[in-house]
Amino acid sequence: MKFMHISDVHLGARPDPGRPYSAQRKEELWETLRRVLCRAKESRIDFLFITGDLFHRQPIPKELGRLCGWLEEIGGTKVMITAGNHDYLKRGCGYWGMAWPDNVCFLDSAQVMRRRLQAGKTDVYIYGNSYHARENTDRIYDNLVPGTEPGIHILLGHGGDERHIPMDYRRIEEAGFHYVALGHIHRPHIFSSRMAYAGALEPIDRLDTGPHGYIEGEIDDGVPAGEGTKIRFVEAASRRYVPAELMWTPQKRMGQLQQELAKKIEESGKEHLYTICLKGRYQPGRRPDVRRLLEFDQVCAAEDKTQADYDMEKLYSQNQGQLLGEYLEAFRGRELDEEEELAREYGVEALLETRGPS
Ligand SMILES: [Mn+2]
Repeated sequence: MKFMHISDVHLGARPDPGRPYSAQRKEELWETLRRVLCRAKESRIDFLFITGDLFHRQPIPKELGRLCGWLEEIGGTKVMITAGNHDYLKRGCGYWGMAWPDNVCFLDSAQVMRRRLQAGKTDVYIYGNSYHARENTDRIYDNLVPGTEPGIHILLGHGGDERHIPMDYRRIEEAGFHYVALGHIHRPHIFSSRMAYAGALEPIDRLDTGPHGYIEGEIDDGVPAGEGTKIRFVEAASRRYVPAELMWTPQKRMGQLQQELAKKIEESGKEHLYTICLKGRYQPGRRPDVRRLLEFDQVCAAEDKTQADYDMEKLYSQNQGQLLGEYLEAFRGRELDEEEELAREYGVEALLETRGPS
């Protein structure tokens, strides 16, 4: 039995609002899903598991119509869907009373339900549930065990943090399912051949760094549960979020920094999206303006972590008995954490400014 497992597609989301690529990103979420569906058809995949948060919020009829048109085209693949905490089954939302294509099965119960389907002559039992509220703190998977019927038993789960179905991963992994397909955590994670988070199909925000895609697997039901399962992660997202560090020095000019960034983007991939962290030291009063880095379309955010190149000891000794000296006194003689160091700098800068040019 061949399967694909995708999760957290977040259709309808519009990542990084305000950035020039944002509208295109929204469409890319759909395009990548389309590619995955084509792949399922070409590879004659028996089952496609979608483990929650297929939509970013409750879908509207137009979105469901578009999705169903595509799902119908892969009639040879059985598609199993659950709703996650983002697209939970709110009363009256588009999911209610939805007429899905024949090859689609929506596991709509809040409690874990089971469906028996077929892959060739093999019975395949799918266990799963949907969210009916934004949160669910019940540990509904921890004590779950598959039935004893011959065939393949698969659990579809969504959650894994304190407010979204907390999980005892070891127990669930060893409960006896042939495969446990998990969703909610956006970073893909393979526990073993019999349990994995597929991760978000496309990264949704800049914290979703690294590769994104889906899990592809094959289960041989002739051997005990777990032993006959093979899985692998396949990168499928059109872009990655890449954290990048740049260095500022008192001698540097903004033009130079922008050239360095252009080179970095060229080397690491123009299709990717960059979160810039600017470090280093600047000459007092000449703090670099990191917003200039947002002139690059591929930059999703730029953070300024530069520090003023003050000689704090000299400033202190020159200003003892004055407001600035007293201010610096409060920070002396101990290790400062990052926040305190920043506070000290902002304070010094403000106090120097009120004094006017020296
Ligand atoms: Mn979720």
